[in-house]
Amino acid sequence: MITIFSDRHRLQSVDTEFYRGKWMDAFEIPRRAELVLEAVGRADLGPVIAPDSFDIEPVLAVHDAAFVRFLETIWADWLAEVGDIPAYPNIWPPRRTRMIPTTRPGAELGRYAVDMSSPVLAGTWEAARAAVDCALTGARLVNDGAPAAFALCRPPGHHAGRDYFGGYCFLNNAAIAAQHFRDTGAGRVAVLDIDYHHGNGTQDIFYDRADVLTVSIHADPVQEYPYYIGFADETGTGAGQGCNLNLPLPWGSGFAAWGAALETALARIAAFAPDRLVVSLGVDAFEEDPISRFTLKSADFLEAGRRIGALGIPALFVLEGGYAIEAIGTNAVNVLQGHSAPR
Ligand code: SP5
Ligand code: ZN
Repeated sequence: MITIFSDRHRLQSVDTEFYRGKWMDAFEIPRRAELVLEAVGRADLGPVIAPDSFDIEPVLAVHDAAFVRFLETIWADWLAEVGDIPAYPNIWPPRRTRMIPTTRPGAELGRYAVDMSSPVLAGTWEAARAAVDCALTGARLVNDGAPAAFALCRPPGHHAGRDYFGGYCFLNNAAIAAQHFRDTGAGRVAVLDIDYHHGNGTQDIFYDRADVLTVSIHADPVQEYPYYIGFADETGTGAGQGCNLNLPLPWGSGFAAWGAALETALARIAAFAPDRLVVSLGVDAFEEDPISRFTLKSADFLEAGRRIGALGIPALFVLEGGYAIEAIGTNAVNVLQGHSAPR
C-alpha cells in the first residue's frame, strides 16, 4: 500500500493547548505524523511518496468560499494587528446573529472557529493544503486501480465543516477526497469514521446527500467532544435520509462493543454498495490514549483493518486523531496491514 506524506505538516505546530482553563502540553503535535511514518517504514507497508499539488477546486467543492478565503488570509490580518503569536478567537457570535463581516481578525476567528484547540499559525494554510493534497493524491492512486492507499494527513480534518474549523482540523481531508471520488466517476461513496470522536464535519457536509453514506463509531456526544452532534437518531435529511449512521458508545467501551458497532457499520456500507470507501482513520479509541476513554488494544486495530478489507471496496485511508505517542504508529499501521492481509 502506498503512503502519501508531506513534511509541510510541520508548519502546524504548537507547544500548548487551552483546556479547562489551563494551558496544557499540546496533544496534536508534529511528532504524531513522524511516528506514523516511521511505523510505515518499520512494517515495510510499501512506498512513501510526496503528494501532487492540486488546485483549490476540490476544496471549494466541499467548503464555503468565504471560509476558504478566511483560512488563507487570516494569518496576515492577525499578524498585522496582533503580532507573531498563535491566532485565537476572542469572541463567538451568539445564536440569531446577523453575521455581518467585521474588520477585526479576533472576531473573524470567532465566526469560523468552534473551539480553542485549533490556533491559526503562519503555516496553517500551507499545512492544511498539504494534507488535502495527500488525501487527493491517495484518491488518484485508488482511481488508478490501487486497492487501497494511505493519506498520512496532518493536520486532521473530520471536525472541519463546510464553514467552520476546530478539533485540530481546518480542511476536511476525508470529505474532500470523498467528493473528489464523486467528481471523478464514483456513483456512490461511503465514509467510515473510526476516530474516537464523532466526525461532525463530515456528517454535516454530506447530511442531505444520498450519494455519500457517512458512518461514524465514536464516544457518546453527551460525554465527549464534539458534543451536541453525533447521536444515533441523526440519520440524514431530505434526499440524504437514511444515509448517515451514528454508532455512539459510552466511555469505557472496549472491542466487544466497538467491534459489534463495526459489524453494524460494515453491514450498512455493504448494503449501500459504494464504488469507493474513505476511512477516517483515527486511532484514539486505543486504551492508552491520553484524551480518550475507549479501551481498544493494538491487536484490535489489526482486526478492524481485516474486517474493513473484507468489504473488498477500493479504499482510501485518511489519518485523523490518535494521541498515544508511543503506539500511534503501530495502531495506524495495524489497520492498514489488516486491510492488506490476504484472505
Ligand atoms: C481529530 C481529533 O481527534 N480531534 C480531537 C479534538 C478533541 N478536542 C478536545 C481536546 C480535549 C483535551 N482533553 C485533555 C484531557 C486531559 N486529561
Ligand atoms: Zn479523535
